[in-house]
Amino acid sequence: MVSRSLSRAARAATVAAIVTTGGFAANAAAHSAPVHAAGTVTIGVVADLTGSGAAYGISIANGAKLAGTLLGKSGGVNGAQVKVAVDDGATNTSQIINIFQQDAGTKHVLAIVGPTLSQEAFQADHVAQGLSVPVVATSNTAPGIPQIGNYIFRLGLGEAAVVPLAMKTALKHLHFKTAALIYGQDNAFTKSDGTIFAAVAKTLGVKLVDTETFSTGDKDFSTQLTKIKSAKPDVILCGALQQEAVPILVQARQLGITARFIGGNGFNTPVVAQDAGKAAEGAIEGTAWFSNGMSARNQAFIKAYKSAYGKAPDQLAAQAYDAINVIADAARMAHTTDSRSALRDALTKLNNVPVVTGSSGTFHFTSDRDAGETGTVQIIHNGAYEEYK
Ligand code: 1QQ
Repeated sequence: MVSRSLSRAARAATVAAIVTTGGFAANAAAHSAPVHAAGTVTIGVVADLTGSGAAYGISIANGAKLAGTLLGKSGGVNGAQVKVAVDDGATNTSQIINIFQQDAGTKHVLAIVGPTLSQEAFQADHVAQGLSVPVVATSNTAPGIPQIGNYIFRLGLGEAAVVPLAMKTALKHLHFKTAALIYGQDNAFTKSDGTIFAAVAKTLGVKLVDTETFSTGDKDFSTQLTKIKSAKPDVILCGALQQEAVPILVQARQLGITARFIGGNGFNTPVVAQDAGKAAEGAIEGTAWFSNGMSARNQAFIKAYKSAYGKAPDQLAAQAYDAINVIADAARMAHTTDSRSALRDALTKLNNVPVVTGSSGTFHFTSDRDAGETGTVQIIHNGAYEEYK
């Protein structure tokens, strides 16, 4: 089974990490050692700036860097400077594991934000857990991420939260009775979408008339889409990252399929609408962050992001922005710039942290270190996301 071989690989990586970092922070004695240069809180950000994850990772890096810059301008954390150290995970799990090891060792980070994909996190987070480095995941939305260990937290809303939300809202509007499901069978995130979409359809009394799978990197979906077309579903449930979601949408419309698409977090990059054009119109997805959320904090974030990068932020940027601020708040609460265990404990106790994601405007982690917030449903209309209530 894939999960067994993954955990074996992760265990091996953990051992390698402890060896290559000289056991840094990997045992109780190491916890008392300083983990950064005095006066600086260093937060490692491991994001896919290249490779197929870059559609998500570049936004993550931008959101995190902006939060670091603004924290610097507002006095840092307990008088200490905040350094956001971004590295390119390159959509390559071995590279990500290497960076996690460096972050834990020579880079002396207090915490890590990342990696970009659940597929990567299921291995890399075991390394962080083994080295007792807190991780705040923002975009690893498959079930089971915080359960990797007590140093692993998730700020983003998982598929188990956004998929039922999107499907219930879509059902209210579209009154569909049947659905076809298409999902990637070799990626932790898309596979989890497959399972969750099927379970939610069952709960809602929606009949699955066809289920199709694909693999990462596939470009031609005509076989699967032809079968879906002949099954005549009312809607199509799609567990895909943008790299495959775009050709699926485009080829479905080319085949004359008019059924609405409902996606997971993979649809929450504007790249989907940009690259699929008209074929993405009407696609529905649940999200942890809605661009038109009117809180003053959100509006200030959007303005600052636009002025820094010349374009609007997206959900991935918003979550990474929040993650840096949440870690800074925990460091403030723990009165630490150098204790990873104190930071971890503070993360579990945070309450009412002002954020830009979620509907309430404030954040806490649940008792199982997952995102304690609710999401919004959005629909792609005229190439942009609109709220779908
Ligand atoms: C995951 C995801 C993707 C959509 C990354 C942004 O949620 O891999 O878990």
